[in-house]
Amino acid sequence: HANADVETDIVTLTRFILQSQAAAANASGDFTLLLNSLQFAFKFIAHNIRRATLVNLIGLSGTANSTGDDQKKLDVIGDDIFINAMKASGKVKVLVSEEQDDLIVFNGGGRYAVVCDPIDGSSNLDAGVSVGTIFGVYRLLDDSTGSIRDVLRPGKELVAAGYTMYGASANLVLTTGNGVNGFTLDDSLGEFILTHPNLKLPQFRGIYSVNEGNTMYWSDAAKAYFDSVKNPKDGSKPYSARYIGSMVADVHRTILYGGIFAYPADKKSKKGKLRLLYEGFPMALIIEQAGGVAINDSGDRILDLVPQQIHERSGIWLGSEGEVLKAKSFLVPEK
Ligand code: AHM
Ligand code: MG
Repeated sequence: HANADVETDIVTLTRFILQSQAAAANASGDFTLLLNSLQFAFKFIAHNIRRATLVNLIGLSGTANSTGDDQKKLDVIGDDIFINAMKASGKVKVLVSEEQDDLIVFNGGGRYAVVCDPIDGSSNLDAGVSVGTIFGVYRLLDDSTGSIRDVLRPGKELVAAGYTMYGASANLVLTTGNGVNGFTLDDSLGEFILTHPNLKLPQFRGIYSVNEGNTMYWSDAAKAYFDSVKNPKDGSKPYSARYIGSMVADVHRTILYGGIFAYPADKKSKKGKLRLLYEGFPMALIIEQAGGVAINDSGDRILDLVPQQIHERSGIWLGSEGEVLKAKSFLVPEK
């Protein structure tokens, strides 16, 4: 039995989408094609991140490329790859990218608007720490021919959202509004394989994830909450601290292990640091779909917020339901 432990019936992302779309009423196949272009972008970005790390290392060793030729920054490469893939899909009319000041409206294009941060956490790249692509998908408004109105909408109107984390392997975590599924890129097959079906966060876990270097800027409520998890008064164990500084990696760990991740607004970053439209919304949708909670500093549900600008920022607290509700009891004791 040479093949005894070879799984011969694996579920690829394409198969998964085809099956779930076949089950959906009035599916035209456009979403399947859009997803196909998205997964191509993720593979292409993953490939370039791997390559860039190697090119960098070879450069550092002094044997090649030590002349200081300007390497195109990976941020820019990621952005170009993403824009080209979305344009070529023919299904995207409006695109918002963290790397572009204005939204892009494609000639032609289909009935979708895509919001994205092509390479989030890029300050971590040179240290080989995981970074990721975050994305969300809206269907255009019924009367729209593609405008900013298609994206200045509450996050709860997203029809799909996800991220791909470029780590030891590329991990795609996706929701189309019906739970959350995780896929791992098999490099030799070039396919994302369903490896984490129906992801659910634990309701409680003693892990907090925040840039504690900002403590002096925090509100008294934020200070009191984090103090309470480090110095519990009821005899329970203090929480563990885990902060990578790469949102995709911190959220990924939070989904798998539970706990709380926060980037509060503070006295220095008065509206917070993270972007609502293409960081907060997609992550909030995934977290909720996995059974967790995502709120801002006022205790409002992230997915109910309506951005006034495409690059708007928001404080964010997300993770296990029990942990986020505990933080909320400090942030807004009256709610
Ligand atoms: P970026 O979009 O410029 O990469 O910044 C976003 C990143 C997130 O991935 C991460 O959660 C956060 O910035 C970390 O910020 P800080 O270094 O202030 O802790
Ligand atoms: Mg970012």
